[in-house]
Amino acid sequence: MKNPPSTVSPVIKHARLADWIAQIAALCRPDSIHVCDGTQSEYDGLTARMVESGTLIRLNPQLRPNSFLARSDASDVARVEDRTFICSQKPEDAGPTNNHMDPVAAKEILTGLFDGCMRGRVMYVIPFSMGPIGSKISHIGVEITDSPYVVASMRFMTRMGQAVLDHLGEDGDFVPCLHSVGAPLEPGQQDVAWPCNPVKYICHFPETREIWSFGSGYGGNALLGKKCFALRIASSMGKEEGWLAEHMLILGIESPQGIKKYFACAFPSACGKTNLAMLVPPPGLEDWKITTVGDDIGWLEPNEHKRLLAINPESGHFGVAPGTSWKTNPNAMASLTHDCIFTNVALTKDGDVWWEGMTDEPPAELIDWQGQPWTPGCGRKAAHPNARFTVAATNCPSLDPEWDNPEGVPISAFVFGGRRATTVPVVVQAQLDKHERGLNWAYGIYLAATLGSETTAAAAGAVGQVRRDPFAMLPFCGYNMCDYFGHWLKMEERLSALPPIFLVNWFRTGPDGSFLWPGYGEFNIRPLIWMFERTEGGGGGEQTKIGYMPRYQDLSWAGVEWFSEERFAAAMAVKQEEWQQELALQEEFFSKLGDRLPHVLRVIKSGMELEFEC
Ligand code: TSX
Ligand code: MN
Repeated sequence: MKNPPSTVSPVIKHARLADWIAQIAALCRPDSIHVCDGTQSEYDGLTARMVESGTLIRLNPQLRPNSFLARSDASDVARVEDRTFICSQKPEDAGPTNNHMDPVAAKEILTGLFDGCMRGRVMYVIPFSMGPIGSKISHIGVEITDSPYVVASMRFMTRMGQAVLDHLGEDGDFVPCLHSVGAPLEPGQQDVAWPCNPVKYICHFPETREIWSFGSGYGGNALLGKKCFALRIASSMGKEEGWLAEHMLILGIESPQGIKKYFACAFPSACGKTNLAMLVPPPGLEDWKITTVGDDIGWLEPNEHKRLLAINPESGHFGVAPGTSWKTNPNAMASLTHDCIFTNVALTKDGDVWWEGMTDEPPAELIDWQGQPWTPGCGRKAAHPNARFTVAATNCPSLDPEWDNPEGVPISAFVFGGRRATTVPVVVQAQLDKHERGLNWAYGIYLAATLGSETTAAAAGAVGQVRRDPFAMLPFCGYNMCDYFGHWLKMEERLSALPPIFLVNWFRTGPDGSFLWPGYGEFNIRPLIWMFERTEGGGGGEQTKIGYMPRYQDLSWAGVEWFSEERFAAAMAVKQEEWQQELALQEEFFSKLGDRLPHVLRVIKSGMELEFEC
């Protein structure tokens, strides 16, 4: 094995890290190595070089200061779930919901692919912290990548650079995260704007806590701190160590009396998580305040007093642009006014960005996400439906003052939600009157475990089919889903007070297919306020077969008095036939999960079947 190039040795005082860098350099054979310090000048240099090479387009500095547009290869626009693998020794430990590969076999394939894969490129070493540097809840990773786009993005999404190396010291723990776009350059070969490889592997080794990602430069495939580390590897770490890594936004909610609480909320994709995290209270309720701790991932850990504290391991937002507007999410729009990287959105004539849903009327002409001329009638989308913004959390006006607190914030409630046209009411608390503490916790876990979302035109599969997405973690759990439910059940012993669990659904439709619940900030604040009151022992309501639900008079209708009791009743209805069908669908899902499913979830389901006379 070759010695590490001399540029590395003065910077890296950590022997294991220096060894790993040398080993990867010997395998991937880059032209040079750059250890990232995380400074603004480093970022400015990288982005300037990417503008020269055509990877980035600088946007009009008058309209979008310090902002860029990247256009990906048309084949590299989203996470690749069918190329994502959990490489545990035993297939059962990856479980029935993950793709499994034998770790030795995976390493053999990957070593072949990585052999010489960085020729003609710079190998970047990115030391990063998920969570505030030095927090007891945080963990450190080091990503090696040959993509400068990944380096620039990681600077927004994680705490990155010299401060992390300093904290690592000479023998601190880190998760090695190896990434390549898989496109070596022969001497003299002209690079393309978005190098990638048709062969893709996103491999996780939970037992040795490593990530190897090959072939894609996009988002969750390439920014390895996010889904790969902060969800898949971290969920497995949390199982071993007694904490939780969850696909949850964290929001602060402060009452007019100045009482502040934090909710952790899990939703599958296409449910508007970022919109909820940045909710603006409407006229009539502007004395309530909503603040943003995070919009995608939460790490939650009981402290020495058995209180559940949470951090957002990320430091930026990597959000879906289409549908984001000054109406649907003014805080996101304000975040995007400067220092932002856009990927696969459309470019306007004056050097600004546009995407579907940004304005009521599209501009008369655009350059689409693939660089082609676009006009409103042309029949194509101007932005890719999965087009993204990457921006620092600190750009967001609703940023919570405690977002960076290394202690974390105390969690007072869990909220789970899916996209359901029928069956699931706007809001229900997982509380059954015949149950006591432990059983209500288990019932909440049952509701989260059976969480489902109906497929929309944007997603794969037949429209209107319920896709089960337990805890919104289906693509992100790094181990057996049944053991994951078991881990959640066991959290009961580790907590003095159990946060109440709520199920919500913003997407119930009427007989004509129109939305019964108008949703967004103007309406969703009302169940949030009710949940806040429930955490204080207040909040009126009634017991139903599926839990405790507010009646019309238990929610505030300030500013929307036109919203009728009849329409509310329709959005809240718990219908016998619908739940009978629901329980039959849940049975299909449970049988796919197999016999590691915790017994109590089956017992709860049997109880539901009795209630609904199945
Ligand atoms: O983000 C959404 N939220 C959460 C907001 C805090 N969306 C967008 C989902 C796709 C990402 C929603 N869409 C929500 C919602 O609560 N609700 C709906 C459904 C809906 C769409 C349009 C209307 C109403 C509801 N329009 C009118 O009523 C005029
Ligand atoms: Mn997500």
